Amino acid sequence: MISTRRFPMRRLAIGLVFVFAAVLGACDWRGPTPTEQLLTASTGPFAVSTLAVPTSAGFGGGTIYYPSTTPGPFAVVSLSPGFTESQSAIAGWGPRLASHGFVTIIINTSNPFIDPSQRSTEQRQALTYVVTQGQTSGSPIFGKVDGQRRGVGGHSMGGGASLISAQADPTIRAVMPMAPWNSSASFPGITSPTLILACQNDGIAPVGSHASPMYNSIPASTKKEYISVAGGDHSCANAPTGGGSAVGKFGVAFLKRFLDNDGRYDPWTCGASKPVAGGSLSEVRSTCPF
Ligand code: 9J3
Repeated sequence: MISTRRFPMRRLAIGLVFVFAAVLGACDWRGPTPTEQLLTASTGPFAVSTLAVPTSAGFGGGTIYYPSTTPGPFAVVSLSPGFTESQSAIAGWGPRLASHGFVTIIINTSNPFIDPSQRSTEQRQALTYVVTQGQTSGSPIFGKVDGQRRGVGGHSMGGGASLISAQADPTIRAVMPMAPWNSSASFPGITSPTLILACQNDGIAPVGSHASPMYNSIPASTKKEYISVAGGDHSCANAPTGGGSAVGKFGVAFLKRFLDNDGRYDPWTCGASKPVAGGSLSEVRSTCPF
């Protein structure tokens, strides 16, 4: 009779493990309560290390920036540079995002002239590479990557690539194009939350034919935002310090909100935190409240 008792107890124990795992897993928040100061500081709260990715990875290699001493797992973000650019063009985003709790890969493309569609393919290969590294014992990022929480972004053709990635893979949870460029500005299939960082005076990817119609083409049912840096040129969002630090502040907040499900960042996504008149932004659009 002991054995018939043991099985219900075991089922109860297993059930409790699942309940605890679900409760713990439900909270992906990382880091202290956000403040304006935390979001505009040159670095976030976590120490960062880097890991060089060889070209043999399949795309053009690049660099993984990751929180080194804080327990994960963390969401993963894959960023692509633009036409003719290498990872260095947007390298400032690596330490900024990682120090706020994102394992971030900034890629080199297999060659600097590939189109946004190919950039999207390589950016998604890089996401898979990072997730796999996170599952590989011996990797410096072993156990640090939550492959369910993946985001993409990039500059110019890399921004176009991130929109293509989101349209192709709706399991991508957040999209952050910077001065995006693509031959088509139509993305009616995007359902993932998207923050477009636009540059008002962009002469290479003019907002009137790229960022603006791209934003408008995303369904109104999608959580989306558009911020435009007043007077900004094509590289206004290449670093988080762009737009008087507005792009870093709102970029980090958007990724925290949608990759970490962190509602503490609501004041910087849908709050009254984006003054246009007299500020560094020329325009704000959104489908708030989210
Ligand atoms: O990635 C970019 O900077 C796109 C700019 C561009 O001029 O594309 C034209 C082919």
